[in-house]
Amino acid sequence: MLTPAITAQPVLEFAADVRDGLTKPQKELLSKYLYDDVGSALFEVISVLPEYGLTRADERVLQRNGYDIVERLSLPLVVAELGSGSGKKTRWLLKALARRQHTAYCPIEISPTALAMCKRELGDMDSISIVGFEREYLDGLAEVAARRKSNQHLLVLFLGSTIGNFDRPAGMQFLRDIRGTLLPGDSLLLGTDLLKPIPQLLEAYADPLGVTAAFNKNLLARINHDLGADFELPYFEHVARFNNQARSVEMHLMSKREQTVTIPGAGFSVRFVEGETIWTESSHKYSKDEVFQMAGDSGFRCEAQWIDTEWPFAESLLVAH
Ligand code: AVJ
Repeated sequence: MLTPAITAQPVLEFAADVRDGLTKPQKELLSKYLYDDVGSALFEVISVLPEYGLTRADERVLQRNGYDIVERLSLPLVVAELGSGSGKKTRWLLKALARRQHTAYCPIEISPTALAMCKRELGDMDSISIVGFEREYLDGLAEVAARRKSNQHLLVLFLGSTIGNFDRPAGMQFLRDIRGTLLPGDSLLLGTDLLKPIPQLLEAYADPLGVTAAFNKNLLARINHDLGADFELPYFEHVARFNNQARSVEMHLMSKREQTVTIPGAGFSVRFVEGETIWTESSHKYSKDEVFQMAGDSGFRCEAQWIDTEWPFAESLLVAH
């Protein structure tokens, strides 16, 4: 059963965020806005590109180690997933869990389309009941935590290196916030993409087919569509850069010339000089030891870690203490 829709992204909030972001000295747009229906579909394509190994690595680790992961959990438990995506890789974990117990699986998503997709993907599984929450991550998690029975543990899934979209301090705060909704003995399975050679990372975020470029530029198309703006997409270029200090891959949209864009729905115009960029996303990359450190600093203990060697990516099991 889906909980009644809480108006997910009111257009006024989008307008305010666009205005705030585009009036900063380094113009920026929040990466969560990349995922409208078109953006989510484009990300599904990105995840099968040969240059972008992240999603396949994430799924491979879960497929190969699902039973081993489930072995380490205290049962009975309820599963909450932050950002269900398509639900495809979660199947491997749920499959392993279903052999041990009937499982309530609670995907938490702000996108109703993604929730529907996930229910369609996983709805056929025996011994799994799906209860979707159309909420922001922490609100949804608090609700799942409040509803569990007193004998049930909670397993939170935060896969796909979504944590990488936060900068390091914000990522740490997010882990502490998750920990704050949990009880000792609950756990968090955290997916993190690991550092790898820079050329490989840049190819993954600037693929030769141009799918990632389309994914990035779609944010401008969305502003045109939702806020009546007049961004001319051909005058912007997709750029991926490695930020050495932050250890992140950044996506930007670079203005190819001097231009002014009007955004009526947000009540302002914005000028670009040639070569100026809008920063749209950062994907932070980690070392495997760093994840142990992050766990320790946020009230967890990293109990085990599984790593894909083909595309270095870690799945870490963090237990709340
Ligand atoms: C879905 C957030 C993990 O940061 O790698 C893919 C999004 N951006 N290509 C990532 C993304 C550009 C992706 N995450």
